[in-house]
Amino acid sequence: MRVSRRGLLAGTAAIAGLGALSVPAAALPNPFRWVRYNVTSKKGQDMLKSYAVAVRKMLDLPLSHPHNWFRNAFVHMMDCPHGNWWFYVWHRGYVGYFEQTVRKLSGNPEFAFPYWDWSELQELPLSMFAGVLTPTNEAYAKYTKDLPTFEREVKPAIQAYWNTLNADQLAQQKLRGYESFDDLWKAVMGWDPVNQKFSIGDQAFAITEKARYVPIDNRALPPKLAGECSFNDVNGGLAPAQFNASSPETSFTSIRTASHNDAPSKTGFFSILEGKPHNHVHNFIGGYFDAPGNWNPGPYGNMTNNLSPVDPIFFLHHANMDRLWESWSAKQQKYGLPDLPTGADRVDFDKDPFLFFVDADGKYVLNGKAGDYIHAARFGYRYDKLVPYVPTATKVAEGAAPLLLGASQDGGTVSLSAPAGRMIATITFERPTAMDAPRQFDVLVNAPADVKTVAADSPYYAGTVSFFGGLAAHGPAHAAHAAHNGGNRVTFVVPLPDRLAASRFARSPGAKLDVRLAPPTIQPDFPAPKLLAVEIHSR
Ligand SMILES: [Cu+2]
Repeated sequence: MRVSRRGLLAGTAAIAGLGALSVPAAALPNPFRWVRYNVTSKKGQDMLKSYAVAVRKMLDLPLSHPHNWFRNAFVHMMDCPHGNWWFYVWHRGYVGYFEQTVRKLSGNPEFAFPYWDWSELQELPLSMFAGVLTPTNEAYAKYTKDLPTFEREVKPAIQAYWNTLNADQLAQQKLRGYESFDDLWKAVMGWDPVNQKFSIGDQAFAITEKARYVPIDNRALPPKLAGECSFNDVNGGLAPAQFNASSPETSFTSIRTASHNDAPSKTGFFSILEGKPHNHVHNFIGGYFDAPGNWNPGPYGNMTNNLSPVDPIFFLHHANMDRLWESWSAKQQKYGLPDLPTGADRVDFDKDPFLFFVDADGKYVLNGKAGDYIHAARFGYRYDKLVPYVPTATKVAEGAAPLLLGASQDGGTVSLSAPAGRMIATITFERPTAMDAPRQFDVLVNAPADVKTVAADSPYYAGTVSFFGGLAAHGPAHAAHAAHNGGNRVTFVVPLPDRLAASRFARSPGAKLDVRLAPPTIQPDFPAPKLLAVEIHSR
C-alpha cells in the first residue's frame, strides 16, 4: 500500500511540475503504467529476454544510428556526472529514455528495466551471462575485437557525431575538459592529464574478451564489497536528511557543483551510496577489486570507466541506484522532509542542461534540463518494491542534525566527547595522482601500527571508499586541477560498523578513535594517503 501511495504522490507532483513547463497533463504517461521488477523475479527474468532482443538490434544498427549500442554508450562517456548532486537525476534520464528505446526495439510494450538488488542477490545475476547480455559475447567483436578494430569502426562515427554538436552542446563538452574531438578520444584511450601520458588502467576501450572481468563461475561479490552492499550499509546511505548539504554526512547526494559536467574546484565529497556501493560495484565488474586475480594495473573491463554502459549490466545496476533514490524520497516523505532541493537551490538544480539523451525515436533531446527528470513519473514507471528505511535511535533520518562527537583537523586520533552509539566517520584526504594508485582504500579504526592491510573479517576493518575510474574519469579538468595542486582533496562518509558502537571503548566518554586508510590487499605496498581531517558524528 505504501509503495502505491508513494507512486501516486510522485505522479501527481510530477504532473504539476511538468504542467508549469506547459506539457499538457494528458500527454504524460500514467505513473503506474510500467513496473520495474527485481531481476530475480519471474517477471524480471522475462524482461531480460526483451532486453536481449533490443541489445542485439542495437549491436546490428549502423554506427551512424544514434541507437547503435556503442553510440548509446557514448552518451554516458560524453555527459555523465559522477561525484556531484546531479548523479541520480542524470542517470534517471539516461536509463529512462533507454528503457523506452528497449520497449520499442524489443516489441514488448510492457518492458521496464529489471533492477539488480545487490543487497539481496550478492552475486552477478546468472542470466546476465547469457548471449548478448554480456559484452564478452562475440556479437561485440565487430566493434571491440582489438583496438585497431575499435578505432576503425567506432571512431569515425563519433567524430561525425561530434561535428553535428551545437554551440550549447560544445559548451558542455568544454566544461568537461573536451575542447575538441581529439580531447574526447584521448580520454577514451586513457589519456592521463596529470602524468601527460596514456594510462592503460584509464582506457575506456576494452577488448571483447576482457570487457567484463567477473566470470560466470565466480560471480559472487567479494567479502568487502558484499559488506558495502549489505542492507545495513545501504540503510546508512538512506539516512541523510537533506537532498544536498554542505556537510557531507547530512547530504543524500554528492557535492554541489556549478554544472553536472564540472569537476569540484577545490574539494569534493562523495555521498555514502555513490562513494561506496555504487563505485565499488562498477570497479568489481570491470576488474578492480580487492581479491586475488584482478587485473591491476589494467586494462580493465568497461564497468570501471565512462564507457560502462557497453556492459548491459550497467542498466540493472543503475535501475537499482534509481530505486535507492526512490526509497530515500519515500523516507523523506514519510518523515515530512523535502525530497528535493528547495527554493533557490531547486532553481539552480533544475536548470542545468542535459543535452545528449536520445529518445525512443532515435532523436537527440536537445532542450532537456535536470528538472525534467526529478520524478520517475516522467517515464511512467514505479518499482515493485522499495527499500524500507529502518530508523536508528538518534533520529538523524527524521531531520535531527548528526551530533558531532569529535574531530581532528590533522587526521590524528579523535577523542569522543560523549558516549557514542552508532557512528559515522567523515574522512578527508588527497587522492593520489600516481598512474598505478589504488582505486579503493580500506578504512581502519584503532588498528595497531603494524597492520598494513586488512581482510573483510579484520576487527579493524570499517569499510572501503572507492573511486569510479581513474583520475581522468572525473574529467580532464579535475585531473588537471590535481596536477597543479598535487592531488584532489576528497571527502568520503563512512558509517562505522555496529560492532564498534557495541564495543566498550565507544561507550565511555573520552574514548579515542584512531581512523586511518590502508591500501587494498592487492596493492599492499602502495602508501595509503594520510587523512587530513576526520569527523565523527552519531548516526
Ligand atoms: Cu554508475
